[in-house]
This record gives sequence, structure tokens and C-alpha cells, in this order.
Amino acid sequence: MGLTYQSTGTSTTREVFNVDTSDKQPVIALAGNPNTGKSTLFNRLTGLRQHTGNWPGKTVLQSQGSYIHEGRKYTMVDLPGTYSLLANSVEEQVARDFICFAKPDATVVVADATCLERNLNLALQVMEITKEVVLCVNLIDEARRKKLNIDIKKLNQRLGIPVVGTAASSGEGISDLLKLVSKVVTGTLKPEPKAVQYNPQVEDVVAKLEPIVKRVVGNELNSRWVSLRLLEGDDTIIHALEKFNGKEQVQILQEALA
Ligand SMILES: Nc1nc2c(ncn2[C@@H]2O[C@H](COP(=O)(O)OP(=O)(O)O)[C@@H](O)[C@H]2O)c(=O)[nH]1
Ligand SMILES: [Mg+2]
Repeated sequence: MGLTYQSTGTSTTREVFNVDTSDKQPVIALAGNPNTGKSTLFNRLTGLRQHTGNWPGKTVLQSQGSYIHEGRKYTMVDLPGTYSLLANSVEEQVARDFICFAKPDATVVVADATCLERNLNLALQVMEITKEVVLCVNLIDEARRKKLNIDIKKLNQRLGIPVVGTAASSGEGISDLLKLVSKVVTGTLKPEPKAVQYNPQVEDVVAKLEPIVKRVVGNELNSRWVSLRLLEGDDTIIHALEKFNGKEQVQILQEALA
């Protein structure tokens, strides 16, 4: 294959999460609310090439597997189903840490087409962390049955990321999904997620905080997103930074924030 592919994550961080990168294959994460069809999609793609275990150090189930698309092998990781990534539960923390630190080459957010609004909350959060996002509007057959018309093109324009309608149980739209994922991985398609704008008070503080955060996290993590978490008083992100980026850096950050 002539397409080039530059991995975004380092193999060492991926190893921490027990992710198979033995063939230097791209890593694709599946994120989504519970019951959106993530496992159905995962099983359809990875079939028997999958195994389950626990997330390192956690009692949360980890499923990963591989699939081949146009001659290229991909590792796919089914993240725990969550409504947010704010680290309120161990599942949310696992999903967040994986996206932040293992840096999947693409994250597919699987959403339920019959209740999109609720599902988009998670999509927007993923988009705050990473640009490499594809929105998979699943259960499109159910939506059709309920006479709900999903405007895929408009969603794509409003969110700034590729969007595809699918029915994971029948296979509808899956080949389009895989094509989009492959384009994101190779950089032939560059999503430009639209940033959520908060109220002026929040934006003011973020504008002051972000340059300091940026000095510490560099391009390792999205500094706007880290600033928002710090503003919220989320200390799990501090612990995660310590674990993955080292204590010294976090000390610099804490001194700057004091
Ligand atoms: N009609 C329809 N049912 C689906 C589709 N995708 C998944 N399902 C069903 O939705 C339920 C939840 O799916 P599952 O994959 O377990 O969701 P998860 O919790 O996100 O992993 C199961 O009964 C699936 O068979 C779809 O595209 N269309
Ligand atoms: Mg599942």
C-alpha cells in the first residue's frame, strides 16, 4: 500500500494499556454511551480475532481485537460504555486515559441515532481531547423505523468531523465507516472538530491558564482540555499526568497554579 501512516501514540504508552502494536498497526478506539452498538460493531469487525482481559490495574473488562481493511491490519479497542469522560467512574477514567495517553490513531464515537442529542455530549468531549474522531451514527435502521431523519451532512458540517450512518447489526454503512477511519489514520482526511465555547468568564480564565499548561504538556495533550479540567478541580487528571508524563512536569504545573 502506498499510503503512509505515522503513529500518533508512542508504543511505550500503548504497552501500558496492553495494546497489541506488534505489527506497528494503527490503533482504533471505540467510544460511546452504553447500548449504542459498540460491541456489535466490534464483534462484526474483529470476529474471532479478539481477546478480553482487564484494563491494567482495574477490574474493568478490556476487549481488543484486530481487523483488516484494504490490506492493512488495525487494532481495535472497545472502550467501556460511558456517558462522559469526566472521570466520575473508573470506566470513564479508563476511557479518558486511553484516549489521552495511548492516543488512538482514530477514535470512533458510536452514537444511537434514536437519541442523538444525549449521545453527542460524549462526542463533543472526545472532540475536545483529540482531532482524530469519526462519528458513527448507529442504529440508523431504528431511527428510520421511528421516522427520524438524521442529516449526516449537516452533522458533519456542524461538528467538523466525518460522520457516517450505520446499522452495526446488519452491516449497513460499515464499509464507509472503515474508509473514513482509514483516511483519518493516514491523514488524507483531517477532521477539524469545532471547539465548544463556554461562557466568557470561563473562556477568560482558560485563556490565562492555557499557556502555562501548554508549557508543561506541550503537544502531548490538548492544553485547552487540560485547562478546563484543572479549572473544574479534576485532580484525577493531575494523577494521570504524573503517571504518564512524570512528576517533575506536574510539579511545575502545580507551582504555576498555586
Ligand atoms: N436495530 C439495530 N440494533 C442494533 C444495532 N447495533 C446494535 N444493535 C442492538 O443493540 C443492542 C446493544 O448493542 P451492544 O453492541 O451490546 O451495545 P454496547 O453496549 O454499545 O456495546 C443489542 O441488542 C444489539 O443487537 C443496529 O445498528 N441496529
Ligand atoms: Mg458493549
